[in-house]
Formats: sequence, C-alpha cells, structure tokens
Amino acid sequence: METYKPTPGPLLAKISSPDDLKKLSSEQLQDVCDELREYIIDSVSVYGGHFGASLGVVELTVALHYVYDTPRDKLVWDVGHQAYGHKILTGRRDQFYTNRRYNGLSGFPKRSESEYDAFGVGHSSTSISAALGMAVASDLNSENKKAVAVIGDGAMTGGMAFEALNNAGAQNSDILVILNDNNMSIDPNVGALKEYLADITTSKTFNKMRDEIYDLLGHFKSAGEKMRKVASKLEKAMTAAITPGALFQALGFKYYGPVDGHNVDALRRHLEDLKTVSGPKLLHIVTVKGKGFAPAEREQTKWHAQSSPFDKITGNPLTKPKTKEKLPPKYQDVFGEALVELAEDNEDIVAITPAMPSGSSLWPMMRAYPDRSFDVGIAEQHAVTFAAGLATEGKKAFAALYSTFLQRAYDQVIHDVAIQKLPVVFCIDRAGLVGADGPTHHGLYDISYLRAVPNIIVSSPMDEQELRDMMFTASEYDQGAWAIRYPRGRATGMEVRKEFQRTEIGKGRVIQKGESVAVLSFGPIGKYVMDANELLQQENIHIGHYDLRFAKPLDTDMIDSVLESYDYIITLEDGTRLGGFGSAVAEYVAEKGAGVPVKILGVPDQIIEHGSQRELHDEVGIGPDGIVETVKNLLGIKIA
Ligand SMILES: Cc1ncc(C[n+]2csc(CCOP(=O)(O)OP(=O)(O)O)c2C)c(N)n1
Repeated sequence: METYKPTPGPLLAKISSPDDLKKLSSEQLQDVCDELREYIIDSVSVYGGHFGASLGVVELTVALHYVYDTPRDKLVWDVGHQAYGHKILTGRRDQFYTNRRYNGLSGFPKRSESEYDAFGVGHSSTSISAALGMAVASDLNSENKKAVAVIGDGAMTGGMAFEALNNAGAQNSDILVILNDNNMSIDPNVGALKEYLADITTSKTFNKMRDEIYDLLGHFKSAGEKMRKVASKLEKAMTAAITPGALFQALGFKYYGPVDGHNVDALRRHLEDLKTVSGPKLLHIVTVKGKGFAPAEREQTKWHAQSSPFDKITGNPLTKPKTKEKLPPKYQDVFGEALVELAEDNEDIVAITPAMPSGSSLWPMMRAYPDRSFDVGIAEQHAVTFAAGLATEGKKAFAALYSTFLQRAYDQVIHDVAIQKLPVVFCIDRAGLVGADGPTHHGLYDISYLRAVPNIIVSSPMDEQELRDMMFTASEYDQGAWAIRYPRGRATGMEVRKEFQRTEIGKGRVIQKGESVAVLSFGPIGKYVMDANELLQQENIHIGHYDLRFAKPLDTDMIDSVLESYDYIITLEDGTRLGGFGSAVAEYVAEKGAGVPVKILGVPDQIIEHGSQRELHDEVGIGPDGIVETVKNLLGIKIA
C-alpha cells in the first residue's frame, strides 16, 4: 500500500480528537478550516475518493465538533460521503491515507470504525430517522444527549427524509436537522423542493431582485410570457421572505436560516443558540459544493468523486489518460448509447433515473429525448412505481438503477410491477462487488431477490454485445418485467455489431466444451472462467464453460446436456451465494435427482468490506485463481 501521508498544518497537527479542537479559541477556527480543507485536497489528490461534498462542509464540521459534545451527542451524516473532515478531526487523521483502500478506512461513517460514527451510511435520506431514534432513546433513558442529522438538499428529495420529518415533527424530541443546501445532488438537484429552497434563498436578495425586475420590465415592453414568469417568481420570493421554511414549520419543525455555511463563526454562534432550543428544529445552511478548490466549484458533478491522482492546484490529472480507443467502454456507457439507438426506433421508450444521470450514463438519452427522460430525484421507490404507471399506458420504461439502490424499491417491484405483470425493463448497474465504496454499495442481492418474484426475467450479459441484444429484446417483450444486470467497470472491448439481434429468452450459449468439470457462469464475471481456463490448459486440464445468460428462466436444456457430459458443475456469479444463480442451478439439479455435485462460487454470507474489485473478487474466491483452485479440488489434484 502506498504510504504518502499529507502533512497537517500546525493547528490540525495538534487535533487528535474534538477535545483538542475545543481547546482552541473561536478566532482560530477559520485557520483550522483552511488546514482541514488543505488536508482533504492533499489526500484525495493522491488517493482519490469523494471530494466536493466534504469540501463543502468543512466549516460545518469544525463548528459541530466545536459546539457539540461528540461522541456523547450524536452526529449523523446523511449518505456519509461528506464526512472526511469529520474523520480527520476524530482521531483518524494519520490513517486517512488508507481511505477506501483494501483493509483501510471506510469512505463512509462506520460504527465499527469509530465511536464518533454514530450511524453507518452510504445510502441517502436515512439520517433524520436514525437521529430521531437516538433522540427518542435519549428521552427514554433521561440522558439529555443531543442528536444532529446533516442532510443535503439532494438527500432531502428522498421519501424517507419526509417520512422522518413527519414523524419527528410530532415526537417533540430534541433533534436538530441541518439542511446542507448546495443546490446539487451528484448532478444538479431536481424537483419542486429544489425550487422551494431556491425561493427561500432568493428572498434574501429580494430587494436586488425587485430592481432587476424593474430593469427587465424596461427591456420587455411587450411583456407577455416573460413578465408572467417574473411576476410568479416575485410572488414566490415574497411568500418565502415572509414565512421562510413554512414547509418545515408545517411539519412541526422550528426553521432557522438560511445561513452562510462557510462562515464558521456564524455557524458556531447559531449552533450554540440552537443547543438551548428544545424540540425538532431545522437549520438551513447554504454552501458551495467543492468550496475552496476552484475546479471542483466550477464542475461540481465531475468533482463529486475522483478516482485518479490530480494536481492539487490546477486539478489536472497526473496520470496520462489512455486514449479512448485503447480502453474498452464502461458497461454503463454501452447501456446509455444502446438506449438512445433503441429510442430512435421506438417512440414508446422512456428512461428513468433516480438522481443518477451521470452515474448511469443517461445523459445521451436525456439530451436526445428530454421529454422522454426523467430524473426523479433520489427516489428509487417512486422511480419504480412511476415506471409501472408509464407501462400501464403502453410506454416501455427503462428504469436505470444501481443494484444496491434498487433494494429500496423491492416492494414496488413486487406490488406495482410483478403482480400486475407490467413490462418494465430494469437496467441494473453496479451489480456485484463494486470496490472502494464498500458494503453499503455492493450490489450482491438482486439476483436472489428478483428471482424469487414471478413475472420477472433475470438476465445478465457476458459482454457488451449481449447487453445490447438483451436491451433490444427486452424493449419488445410485453409479458412482464425484465431485469438486466451488469457490473461497475469496463466491458470487454470486443468488436460490436451495430444491428441488434434478438436474444432467445432463457437460452445460454456454449463458450467451450470440455471434460469432467463444467463451469456455468452468469454475467461478465464469466471472463474469469476464460482466464482460469488458460491457466488450467497449461496443466492439461480442459474444463467446459457455459454462459447461461439467464438466472430465470434457466436454460434447463443446456443444464441437461451438461449433466450428461460432466462429473461436476461449478456455478459462478458476482452476487451472494444464497438464493442466487448457483442456487437456481442446484435446485434444478437436485429436483432432477441427477446426483452431479454442484459447487456454487459466489459471495459468501458475510459483509464484504471495501478494496479494489479485483482484490475483493479474489478474496471471496470468484477470481481466476479461486476457479482454478475449485476445479483442482474437485478433481482431487494437489494445489502447488
Ligand atoms: C438511496 C440512494 N440513492 C442514490 C445514492 C447516490 N448518491 C450518493 S450522493 C448523492 C447526492 C446527494 O446529494 P446531497 O444530499 O445534496 O449531498 P451533496 O453531495 O450535495 O453534499 C446521490 C444521488 C445514494 N447514496 N443513496
């Protein structure tokens, strides 16, 4: 592991816990913020990681740990990608260089890592619920602990945040919600709430606006549409000025703000005041994502996270970018481009993303067909039922979701899609072990939870050609839902045929025939079987390899022929071993009473931490070496 450690500034060097921070005078806090920001930039510029969000909450982080008695008082970060400053101030400064790396610190707050991490996170919109639970527990135990939830304007679009506000507003427990409003999700935030928050902040500059309006009226004498827009903007701003935060007040919260989230002294004073106010309260702070690093302020989506080293002044990449020709496309891009091609010929195709247009590569579709593309906010449950509604009226909805986030919408998949046999296409990205984001983001359960539900086809392509063809076939399918899962990362780089071809539903393909051991793989992880095959052939071992393509319906003809020709079956999937593709094969073989042993290779029943994808695949034995070892074990060959 590389060991470059950034050098902390003189104040930060002395802070090993929030107690050390509290020894400083309030006048020194801005200097601490500057050093903390520098430290984050220095570290991420070498090792990568989430970036803009942590820079945006530096002042808030310092003020919170200065004012509150953490870890006794509970601090819950929503999503957790903004908690780097928190980690550095709470005893993890010197380990921070291991952030997100194998056996290193987690990129997100994690209870087992530190007592300061009050709640484990990774998925959004959970903070208010968790903090409320802590506040209520404190009430029940008569402990008078404070509970603070820090939630972004993006995460606030999630339904769970509203469920929690609704509950907290009526509980009257001592909870502070800090709404970190930077007007950004990963991509620009969307929806009516965003407009509402903008109206509150705009009302601050109400007078300035009024002048602008007079100016505008001068320019647009013929008025019409533009004037009406201006008038409606004015009206909203006035309402917000008179009753800012009325929405939150209606939900039972005392509303404070909006406050400049980069003025550490103002934040400190506000927090000290709010500590004395009982009951549910919401502090609305306004920040800039990427604050203090010019390229990140300018291009906020790009700098949400960084994976390669960059110059810490200019932001320019330090590794030479390989030319596009040399690198195979990412699976997400193959999906994004194929969708536009399909949409050209099929007017019914619509696309849905819950706040991940960049992450899911939906921008090409959104640009080509803005009226048929929907970013619905961080709202996976709504995304799925919205897709179901569209499907009832004959629209062919392609819902693009990460595997881990689709977990949120399991009931919607069953209740709204499957029971009604609606032809929604789920394009499930980041399926399998995702790498550095770790356990909250691994997409390990979708095969198991989807194959348990009737009326859903569960498929996975082994390469980009298959992905395109499956999408095409799914776009024509009207007998129920269809899930296509593919992983994070790059496809094979193969020559791709431009025209789409139909994939025969429930049919696999033979990659290579062999002797004694057959490996049945599901999805792109099949590439490891090819690597294993090469190694085994050097030792004169010739295994068979079958790309099953469908976990449901299974290609039982193919399995029957495998049962006739081989002594052992190995199944391989990038997902949990419990109830997944291998289980499906084993169930079939057991029901047939075929008596051929089935060895299931997949992710074991335990939480897999973070690391590179390859490190994790190898750790759980689904990389080429693990396959070779399993084959040799079955054949009783000693492993050198
Ligand atoms: C349930 C869920 N869906 C999607 C994501 C992916 N995601 C991570 S951060 C993020 C944007 C969060 O925006 P915001 O809460 O405003 O925080 P900011 O990054 O602006 O500080 C999204 C969509 C997630 N973490 N959880």
